[in-house]
Amino acid sequence: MLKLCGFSASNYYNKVKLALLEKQVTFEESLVWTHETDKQASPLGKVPYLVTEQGTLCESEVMLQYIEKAYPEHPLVPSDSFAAAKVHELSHYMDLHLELVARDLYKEAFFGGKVSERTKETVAEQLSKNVEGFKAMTKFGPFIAGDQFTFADCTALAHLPLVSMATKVIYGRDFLAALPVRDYLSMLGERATVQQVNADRKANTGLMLSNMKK
Ligand SMILES: N[C@@H](CCC(=O)N[C@@H](CS)C(=O)NCC(=O)O)C(=O)O
Repeated sequence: MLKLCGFSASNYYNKVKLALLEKQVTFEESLVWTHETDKQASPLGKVPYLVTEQGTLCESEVMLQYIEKAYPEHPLVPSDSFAAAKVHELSHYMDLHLELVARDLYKEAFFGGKVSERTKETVAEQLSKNVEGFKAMTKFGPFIAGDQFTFADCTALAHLPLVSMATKVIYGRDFLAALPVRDYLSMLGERATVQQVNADRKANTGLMLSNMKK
């Protein structure tokens, strides 16, 4: 059975967990904090990583591709190769050009730390440009890549709320405000799978924050 290692407060963990739930793949979750990771499975000590019968995988985007191939039932990408690549393009773009950029703000936005003014300026500049690109790529029709729920929705559910929250806290303005993200996230919130991910995320975030205070 697949084992997803990491913790439910992690957006990258939730991206993969939601895909597994949507695909109705049987899997178990193993609670692993970043200081407890298996370095052979995840050389940089990041979560999530996935333990399969053949070995381990790190990098959430790779896990999504593996899961889709290994468990073709309940597809989360279109059968057409180009359309499938467009879904991965959008998912990868959110990882690299939205989440990874906004991540530099999390220390101050969520964890009581401080981020330099220089970093704030650089992130604001980069993120504004990247959000413009994102607007041109998204469909919200009603799902992020079109009329079907895809992997890109798993990524969007995991990352977009963080980008909105972090920019609101740091700049007093949600950088995604011009997009219909709120309505989209409440539409996704009607899915039982999303409700499960969100409930687990809230519970685990509480645990993570109390561990950090110790
Ligand atoms: N590119 C990685 C990113 C994973 C990632 O950054 N995970 C965070 C938790 S949300 C982490 O493990 N951070 C700890 C660290 O970077 O040391 C992926 O897609 O899986």
